[in-house]
Amino acid sequence: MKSSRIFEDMDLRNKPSIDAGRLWERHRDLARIGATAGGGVNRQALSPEDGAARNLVLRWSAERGYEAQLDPIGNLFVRRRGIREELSAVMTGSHLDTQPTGGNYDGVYGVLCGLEAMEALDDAGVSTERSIELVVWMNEEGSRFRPTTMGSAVSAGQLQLAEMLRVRDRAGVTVEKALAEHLALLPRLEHRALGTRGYAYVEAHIEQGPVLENAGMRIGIVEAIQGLYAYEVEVTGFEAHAGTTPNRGRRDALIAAMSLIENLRQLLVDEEDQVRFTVGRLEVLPGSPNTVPGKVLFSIDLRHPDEKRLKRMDERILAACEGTVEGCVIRCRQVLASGPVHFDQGVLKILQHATRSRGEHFLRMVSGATHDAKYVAANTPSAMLFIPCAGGISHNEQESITQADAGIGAQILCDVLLDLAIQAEAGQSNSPRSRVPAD
Ligand code: HGY
Ligand code: MN
Ligand code: MN
Repeated sequence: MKSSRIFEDMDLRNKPSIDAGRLWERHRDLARIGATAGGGVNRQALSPEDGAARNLVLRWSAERGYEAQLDPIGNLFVRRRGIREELSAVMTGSHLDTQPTGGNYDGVYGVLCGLEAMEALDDAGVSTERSIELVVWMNEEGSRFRPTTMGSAVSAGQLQLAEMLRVRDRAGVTVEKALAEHLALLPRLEHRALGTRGYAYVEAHIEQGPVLENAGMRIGIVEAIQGLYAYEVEVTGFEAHAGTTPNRGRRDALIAAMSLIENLRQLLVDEEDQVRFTVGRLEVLPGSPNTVPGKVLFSIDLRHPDEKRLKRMDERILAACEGTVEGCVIRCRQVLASGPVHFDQGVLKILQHATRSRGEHFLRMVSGATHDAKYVAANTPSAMLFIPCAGGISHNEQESITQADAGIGAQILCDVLLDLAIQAEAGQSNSPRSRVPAD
């Protein structure tokens, strides 16, 4: 193995190169697991498909001799050992679970870029002082089990393990039971305690919005993630016969829910079009055409970059979701209150330097989507890298990226992970630093 020290001032031509073809092929391999007729993928957290996707990544990792561990909430860690195991690891990662009609790149891209970067270092015969760890976070999407980014939030101590293990999917299966089933699908893995603290964390992801494409840019450097508050609302009316019950006597939970949602939409409307208010799930019970609905359950996903605004909107939502509407009783429960997060300046500078070194321009961005990096950032200096996706379309089977963009993003991630992993000063609490002067 070459000594990593010589890479400190390495000529670009001698830096390890990622294999864009291999990276692309692996996207195709993962796209087959849980493939939908519409060209996308449905890989719910802890489902058999999620297990199969993780097994494939584990197989590729084992072929390289990387070690794997699993923590109590099901986050998977794959480690490429460094020379000095006592130093904190440089981390990267993302997720393999998807939306029900998800695309082939959301999450997968970050996982495969991390693996590709580690393999590129192997291929170049490079050893690093620090270990590099790839994390496959559990239930990032939050579509089977609410809330989103569950695995990273539990790992960071911002959601409680015991409480999250009790969360049920719509079929009534708990996270705890699904995890036990998931474990049975995986090879035996070393146990890892909760709590992640690395030297740095860098996550690659597709943008999931149109900003980079519209600007004609290939790289976004993500400086912050907007805040996200999430709620479950329950509207309770009274089941009645659709043919015999006069309108005046009805307590129709769907009519009440519709009125409440429209009221919330009006309350949260903003001139700048920055508020993101979404009711993505609505369940009408008992769900029979000739029974007046007795219960409606719906979700609220509320996002904004400014925490004060979020708090004010939170008060409005809770006030509107109190008492009765159309004779029906409203109950609202907040399931997530996650403020905006700003990433680490040191890691951001390293990302900027690596991007420029590859001759690329970049946009500084605030992420509208949430990501596991948001929680990792609580204990580990973190930042993110975006590449464009066609038309900004995401959470959609049509999600699409180019092989060239995928490759340049992976190469920059590889350069950044190497830069971080050769930083080996004593005093591991030192922040990652850029060797280039500030802009
Ligand atoms: O909800 C989100 O922003 C993420 O895609 N889970
Ligand atoms: Mn994602
Ligand atoms: Mn997503």
